Amino acid sequence: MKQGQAQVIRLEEYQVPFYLAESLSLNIDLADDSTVVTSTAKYTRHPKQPTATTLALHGELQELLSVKLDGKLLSEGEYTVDDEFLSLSNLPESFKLEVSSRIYPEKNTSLEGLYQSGGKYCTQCEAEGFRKITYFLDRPDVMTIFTTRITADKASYPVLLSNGNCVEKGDLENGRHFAVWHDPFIKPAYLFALVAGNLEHVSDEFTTMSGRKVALEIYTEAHNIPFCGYAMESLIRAMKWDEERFGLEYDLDIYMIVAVDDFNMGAMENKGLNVFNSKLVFASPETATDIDYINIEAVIGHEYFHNWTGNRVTCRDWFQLSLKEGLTVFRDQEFTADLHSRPVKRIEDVRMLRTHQFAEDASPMAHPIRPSSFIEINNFYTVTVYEKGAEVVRLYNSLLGQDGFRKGMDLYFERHDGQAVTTEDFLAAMSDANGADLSQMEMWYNQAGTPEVAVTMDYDAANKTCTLNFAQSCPDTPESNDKAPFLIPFKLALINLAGEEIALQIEGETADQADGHDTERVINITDATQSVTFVNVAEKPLPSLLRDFSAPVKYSYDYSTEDYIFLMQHDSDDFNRWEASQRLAQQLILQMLDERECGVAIGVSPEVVDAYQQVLDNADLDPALRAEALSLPGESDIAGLVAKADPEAIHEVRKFFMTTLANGMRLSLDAQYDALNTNEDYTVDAASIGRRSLKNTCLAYLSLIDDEMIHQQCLAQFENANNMTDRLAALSALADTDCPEREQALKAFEVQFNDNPLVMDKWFAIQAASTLPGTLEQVKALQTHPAYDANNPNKIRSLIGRFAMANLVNFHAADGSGYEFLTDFVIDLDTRNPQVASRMIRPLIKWRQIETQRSALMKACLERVHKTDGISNDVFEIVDKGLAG
Ligand code: B3K
Ligand code: ZN
Repeated sequence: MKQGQAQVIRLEEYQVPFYLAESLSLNIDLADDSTVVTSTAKYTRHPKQPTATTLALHGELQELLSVKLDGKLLSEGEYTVDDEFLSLSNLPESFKLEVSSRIYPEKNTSLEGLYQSGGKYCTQCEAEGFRKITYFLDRPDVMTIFTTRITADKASYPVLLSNGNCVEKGDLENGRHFAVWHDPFIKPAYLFALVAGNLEHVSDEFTTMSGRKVALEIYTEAHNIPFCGYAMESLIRAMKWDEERFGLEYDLDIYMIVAVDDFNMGAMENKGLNVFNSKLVFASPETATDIDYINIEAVIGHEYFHNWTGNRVTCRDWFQLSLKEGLTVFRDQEFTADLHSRPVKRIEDVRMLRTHQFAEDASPMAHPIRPSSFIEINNFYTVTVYEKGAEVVRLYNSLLGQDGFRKGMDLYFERHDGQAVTTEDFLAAMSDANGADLSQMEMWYNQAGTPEVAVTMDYDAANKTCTLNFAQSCPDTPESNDKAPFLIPFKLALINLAGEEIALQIEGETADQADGHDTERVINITDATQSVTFVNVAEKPLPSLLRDFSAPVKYSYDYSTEDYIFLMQHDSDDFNRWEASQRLAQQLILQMLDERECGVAIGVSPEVVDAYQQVLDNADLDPALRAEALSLPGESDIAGLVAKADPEAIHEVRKFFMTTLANGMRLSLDAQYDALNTNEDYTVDAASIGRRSLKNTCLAYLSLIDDEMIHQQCLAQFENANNMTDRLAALSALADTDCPEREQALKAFEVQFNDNPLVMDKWFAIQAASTLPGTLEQVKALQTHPAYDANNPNKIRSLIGRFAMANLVNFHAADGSGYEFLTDFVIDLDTRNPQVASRMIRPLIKWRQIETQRSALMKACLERVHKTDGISNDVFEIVDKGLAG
């Protein structure tokens, strides 16, 4: 775009539309070099806009062919059309409008609107892609009944799908055919979908709790049909879970999923016709890892759950995105937790939030879960809106309990089914259903930044009281330098010297009142500073704080190394035992970074090695949790904790720490590895996933030891694995080791999986993440590999994204070569796919957090992008924010 043209959209400027659409009938005539779309809508003036007589329909990248108002063809002077709108004036209270235009899906590389992927047509309309298909009110508060007629060549596109139920189909002249789909539920345009192609499908059936039968179909090309079984099972589990946990039943007679290879994100919840990135559908033990299996189930669940939280009740405007996304992520997190291991799921979600969302909150892109302005809404499908949004929904669940939360959900649907609403409506339903004053929850919606809670403890031995003092604050973020206190439910326990939890009685409470609260309590922090005093505390305890990560905040407490070691062994809360292992590593790595900078020799004490070894050897602890405890904070997590981070120093120190642990724990690592390396049959259940996870964590540690025997051990696992999880874990260990086995394994993998694009994504990703020198050259070379595709988002994310986002040491090469490479890449990609380009540029906006020399090089790259002619709104917004302030 030309600079200065980007238009800022603001929440405070929201206005109800002038007209509403009662129905929309689409006629989409697909042809390889010109697709013609005719849409006929009945518009009626919005009751809140009684004087309106004008209508501006959204529309982009279309060749307008004709406009008919109540059957009369309009001449060019009777409407205006520009790059964004078709505008009409002097309109009556209600009228019928027929608009016809031509579009070119085969040339659409943005993967938004109607486009082709692998020879089939598909759509992506959220957030504002429908306007690339036809002229309409492309905004979520305009909900209507869609009827869609698709016409196409029958031999090339035998399957024609859209939302709702197929009500008619038949053959036409010239080898063409048609299908008509009718969706009986009103929906906004962003939930529209169309798919046409030569597809096969797997089918199943689900009987809902009220006894209705629903046909389930997953579509893909014939050769991928054998990989769809797990996705189908996942869908059935999701449908059942939503009935049991939330009383929510599916509403149409058919639910379809289509897998496509070229997709900008994970999946899309179009009504009755989900479109999925094929990586979140296809699975077999030989081609998918445990993480893939868990993700497939979670995303199938997520899109299914949107049918109520998103589709039946949708967003009034795009500022409300977290209303559907935060809530639906919370629902999918609970789905996974109920089906697998709850503590493991919680740990993984928190890890992800801290690594990515806390980093976003500390960057120039920091925004509240309900942003107040944007240039390009696609830029706000973020970890903040999604994952922090889910944490905020989880707060209601903690404050009101699971039953209270359910009452709130029931009221939300009772009030708002079929409506487009706001986060305030959600808050009101939660509070009204429970008679609770939740007004302070509002701060979570309109303030960005990660709140920080400083905790101190005063123990009074004479009076046997223990007081915890909390002081909350929140760093400045672009939207505000003056934050009001948040409502922070802070779950805690006190642990005595014997490692037991102490009964918690708050001063002033009777023993009876305290009884019900047992040894773990939630203190609702509402003020900037606040204290709570517990009585009858016989000895000075050690606090176990923010259990289960009860709020999305950071906290500080003056724990010593010994305290952490004690908590690693004695905290009865699975989550906080893991937390102690992470905080200990973090504290020691930060200390060593300081020591290194002062030229002091660094080292790790035997007590620390022993603490991790005890976790490793603890047979009473779930192997999955042992693996989590041994998976230490990553380099970018550490970088987020220091001012002016030096990526090279962080890489060295963290590696030193882990290598010291590996050498110190070697006997146990070997013993655990051997005990777990049984080549058991592959199954996807929490217990076997946990065993593989611990085994592969052991292998990852062992591979840090420079020993030819271990290279051979990795190669043996690589060659003998009966599943992708083990094979990839071995390959990943080798990819970071300079040894002949590395090349041997990479080559063998390439030969074996060359014809499987999803597996080749893993091969690209592993090489892009290698911390060995020369990785940038390798990434450049891989861009010419026959399996690489410069237009496929999965390939881009695997190769370029992984290099820029998960390879701190190589991306941040001191000469700036990583930055220059990414900059060139993004400028080029932006001409074809702005949405993905604007994701790829984000590592550079963290320039202020990096040491001075590199920081200047990063900033110069951002300036180069900023100056580039014709850069998209998407990239412009990120770069502009990245440079501002
Ligand atoms: N709602 C979609 C995301 C759409 C992204 C548009 N840029 C998938 C999901 O969250 O379920
Ligand atoms: Zn979603």
